[in-house]
Amino acid sequence: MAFKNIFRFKTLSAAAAMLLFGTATAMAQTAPAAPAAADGDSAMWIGVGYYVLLFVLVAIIVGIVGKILRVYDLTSQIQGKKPLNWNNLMGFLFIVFLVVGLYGAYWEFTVQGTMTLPEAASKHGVDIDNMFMVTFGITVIVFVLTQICLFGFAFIYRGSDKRKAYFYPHNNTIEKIWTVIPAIVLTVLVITGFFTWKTITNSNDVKGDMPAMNIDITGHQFAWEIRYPGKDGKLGAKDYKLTTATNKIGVDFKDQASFDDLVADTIVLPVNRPVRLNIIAQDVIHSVYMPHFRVQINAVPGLPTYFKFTPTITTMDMRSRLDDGKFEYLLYCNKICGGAHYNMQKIVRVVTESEYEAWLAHQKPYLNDALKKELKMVDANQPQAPAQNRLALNN
Ligand SMILES: [Cu+2]
Repeated sequence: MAFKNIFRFKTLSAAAAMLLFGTATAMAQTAPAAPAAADGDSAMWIGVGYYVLLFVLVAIIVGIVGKILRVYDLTSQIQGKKPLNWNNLMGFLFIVFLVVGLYGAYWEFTVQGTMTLPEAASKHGVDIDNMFMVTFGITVIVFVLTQICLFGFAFIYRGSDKRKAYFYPHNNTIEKIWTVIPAIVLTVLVITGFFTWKTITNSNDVKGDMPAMNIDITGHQFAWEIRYPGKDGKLGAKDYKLTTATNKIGVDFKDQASFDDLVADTIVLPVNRPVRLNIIAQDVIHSVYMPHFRVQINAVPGLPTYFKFTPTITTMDMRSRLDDGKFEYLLYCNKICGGAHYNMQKIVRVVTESEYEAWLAHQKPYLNDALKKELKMVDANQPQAPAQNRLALNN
């Protein structure tokens, strides 16, 4: 029976270790090609296998040191010397673990912490960052205090012949304190989060603010199609059934507002003006992700979504703040949506109002010649007057 148990335990642990190792190796990022090695980046990408082996090596060394201490202890006892005080050793190791662990956490904050995003470039982004920092501050304080208590108590109350353990099974006051305080803190955090999210997802235009400008974003494997409203400021209706190779997003030209709509390759936004992105997907679920603006929302086939936000820092401004002349805001797809998912990236440029107007004036109409031809909106006699022929459009 005992043998059976040992066998089961060893097999299970071996299986767990192999699973962990296998997953870690499979999920690991592959090393970039040679050029990156030159600037020292390659060190970052050492395989997970290396770290697993390092861990196994450290575990073996600890095991060997333990055995040596045990042998030392036994020989001291045979020679009639004072035996090793294992309780003191364990207590000391707890303190070492505490110091090393807390230093590790500090190292994570200072080294990995510098890799976080630059300051939020949108109005609501500042609120999200504040909320994040408050939550982070509270959890860090709790983390440090509980770790000090955990390992400190293990050290202070380590086993000793000089004292007897005090039996202390229950204390209602302590129970109340550590139930009520976290409950209050969590309630405040959740409610603040709820109200912040409510203001972010509020689709109504805020009184006193400029009305939001609308931009259409359609995701498909593997690109984003961008549509801007024309002079009327209105985006024309869409109907997915009208989608063709030329009418890529199925704009409905029975709607007059569609006629002056524009297509764009880059998303250009005027600074300090609210913008509402109207989002949809044509095939699988994609996701509109603009980390610098703290914007993310899924693009779902058949279910229009939107995100309203106000960019507050122009691209040029951010370049000088980051001292990076090549900086660009980006829109990424944030759902692994297929083989060329990585391709779903667009540059987002935040500019001044006048730069925006100048850029918009150069954008091409969605209703291009090929589409006019397809929709039979042009005939030889009346190249300028498509309106009369539009009845033939959707047959
Ligand atoms: Cu995608």
